[in-house]
Amino acid sequence: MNDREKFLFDLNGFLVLENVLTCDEVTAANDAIAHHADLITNREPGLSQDAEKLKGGEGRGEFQQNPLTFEHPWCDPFRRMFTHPRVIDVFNEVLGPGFRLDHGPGLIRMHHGTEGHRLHGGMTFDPSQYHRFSHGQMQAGLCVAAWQLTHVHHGDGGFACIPGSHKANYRPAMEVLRLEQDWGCVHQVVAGAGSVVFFNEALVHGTLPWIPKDRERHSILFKFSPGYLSWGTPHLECPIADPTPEEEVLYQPPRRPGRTELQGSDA
Ligand SMILES: O=C(O)CCC(=O)C(=O)O
Repeated sequence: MNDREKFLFDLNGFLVLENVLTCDEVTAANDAIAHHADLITNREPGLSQDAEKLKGGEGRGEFQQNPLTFEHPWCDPFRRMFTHPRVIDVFNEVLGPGFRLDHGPGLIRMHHGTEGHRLHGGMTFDPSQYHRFSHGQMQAGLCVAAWQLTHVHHGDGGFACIPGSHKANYRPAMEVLRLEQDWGCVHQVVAGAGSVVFFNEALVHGTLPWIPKDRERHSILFKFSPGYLSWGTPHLECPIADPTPEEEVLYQPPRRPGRTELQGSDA
């Protein structure tokens, strides 16, 4: 992580790294999603909590199987994302060496008219998702690497947040979280296909309804915790049939880190 990336992640609670995947890698991932369309189920609508500006005709689509366990070659694009040097680099800095996959990867598929997700996160101290700065170092709980497989332009919808809210001291009104009042602080994040949006779950964030009619939103979310912490139910074992040593390290249950860590990269 360079100085600019550290500054922006600490300041805003999220960071967009563009062009991490090549066009071919984006195409391969979208092809793998299309090939497994039968494994995608729409959630029951409800994440919008009936907020007028977030409501939609259907719930978002999600994979019913972990894409890391697809047969080759369909798992390959997701396994490349899982242990990508940029992800390892960012989370070695933000979560510390020994960080682990907490849950995911999950797909968010949205069509025109898919409902949004009311803004959530932050606002009270939650020991599993937090941000602090101590000893010259950012420290965080649950954080996300959200791979963008579709271009997201200004006005398209999708991921939105209140920048800096991971360290805010006051709660925004519920009307702000439901987009019923505009306090000028909610920001829709623009990101190209092939980019990664890193964010801290302590950030106030959510999803705006997807507007484009010409393309589906595809985002793959991996959620990581510091090595000593679990937000979800810890994994008992790595579900990948032929895991690499790096994948096995990321699938370790919570423990005091120190012995099995992944090296970062300057990529
Ligand atoms: O990417 C999005 O639409 C938001 C996802 C989200 O709210 C979450 O993962 O907690």
